[in-house]
Amino acid sequence: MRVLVLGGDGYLGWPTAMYLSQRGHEVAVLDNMVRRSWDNELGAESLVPIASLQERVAVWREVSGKSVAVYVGDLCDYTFIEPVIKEFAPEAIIHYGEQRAAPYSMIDRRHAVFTQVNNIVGTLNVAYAMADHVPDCHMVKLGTMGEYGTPNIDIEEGYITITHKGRTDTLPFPKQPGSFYHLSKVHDSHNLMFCCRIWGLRVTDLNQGVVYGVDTDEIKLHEKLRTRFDYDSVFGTVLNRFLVQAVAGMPLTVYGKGGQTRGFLDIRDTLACVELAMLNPAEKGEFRVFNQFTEQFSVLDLANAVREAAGAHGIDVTIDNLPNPRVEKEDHYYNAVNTHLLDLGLQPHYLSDTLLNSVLQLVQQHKGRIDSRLVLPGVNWRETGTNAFKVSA
Ligand code: NAD
Ligand code: USQ
Repeated sequence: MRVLVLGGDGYLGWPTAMYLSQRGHEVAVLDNMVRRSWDNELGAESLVPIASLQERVAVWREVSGKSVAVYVGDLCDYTFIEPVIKEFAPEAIIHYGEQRAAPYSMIDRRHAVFTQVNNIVGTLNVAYAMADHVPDCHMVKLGTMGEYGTPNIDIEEGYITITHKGRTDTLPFPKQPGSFYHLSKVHDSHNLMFCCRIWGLRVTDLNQGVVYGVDTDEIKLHEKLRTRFDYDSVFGTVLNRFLVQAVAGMPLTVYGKGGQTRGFLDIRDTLACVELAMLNPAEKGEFRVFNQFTEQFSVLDLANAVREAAGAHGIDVTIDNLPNPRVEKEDHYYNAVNTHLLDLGLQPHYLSDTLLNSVLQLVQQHKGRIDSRLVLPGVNWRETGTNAFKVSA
């Protein structure tokens, strides 16, 4: 298929582009490199050095013999995105191109507004360009499990059938997101559902859990093909952070009680899920939702798993229960359904000692690049405009 990967320079976008290219699809990537500028803003950097997008594409051509086209520009600029969609005429669009960090969206008013404008306007622009130029194209949109929050009932895949005062309907599952970032995904979902209804677009919303892992078959072909690995308190996700803290000899930063439970998946499963969705497209006019995760863990489960894995490397790890900088339930029911992707044939890679060991080894290899000032949380959900981001000293 002809596939356009939006956000193709990012943690997931770049490995997806290589994976689909390797499997014979004609791939183009689009990105405005803004993720790299947020690193500059925060004084942070991927732990693993990453090549420029142009260099990645050149090395990929050398090692695989396959070309990937590159479009550099902003999804929020319609004068840029419209001609790209017209020229490349994708059959599928994989949409990763958003600001994805909850803490970044909670820094202050400016960052909240930026996140929502960037994500919602960018996505609306893509929907308009699809409707005008490639109405049969299928958008595979990355959403988040965090759209649902942590309700005290099972989380269904996008919709729930409700009987109310004797009448029954199937309605969007209630959303209780936990940050302005997660809210931007909810707004995207509503907009896209509406576009499917009025214009007959096809969209699959992949409500994805937290992704971990650094290696895919394609990344392993060359050091210059590596994807980013974030561990700072704004962009680093919890497992990455714990692994880096372990290697740095710092206590693991469990926020609050650590009973917060989320869905997780291996990066290799993200790529497989995206391809499964792409090869089995939504119907015309259908807004389809898949919950994309393979296992559920609490934050404390992960801290204990990292403590054990690090122990096997002779590293003694302590766990620190920090006051929670976020507003979230720390002790709650969590049971989400995730059968749609399994029914399509997903074969999950579960979190294992082998995986933790291989990431620990990679972190140890780059230990000298760890900046311990980036580890402690500096963004507090309870504060509003005055909490300009402070790097903890
Ligand atoms: P990332 O920040 O590494 O990559 C996103 C890419 O999109 C970046 O390269 C950035 O430069 C680009 N981008 C952002 N705004 C853009 C714009 N306006 N125009 C053009 N390019 C733009 O993020 P990621 O971890 O690869 O996540 C990709 C997607 O998957 C995001 O939408 C995220 O919300 C979703 N997701 C990620 C995770 C995870 O654990 N990483 C989990 C669930 C969902
Ligand atoms: N947490 C800690 N200590 C830390 C970091 C995080 O206890 O040092 C806790 C958080 O409070 C939260 C949980 O770990 O309860 C997960 O936090 P996270 O930063 O790993 O993930 P989150 O903010 O939810 O965001 C990430 C991605 C986002 C994606 C989301 C999927 O950055 O793009 O949408 O995971 S989900 O969690 O399903 O919403």
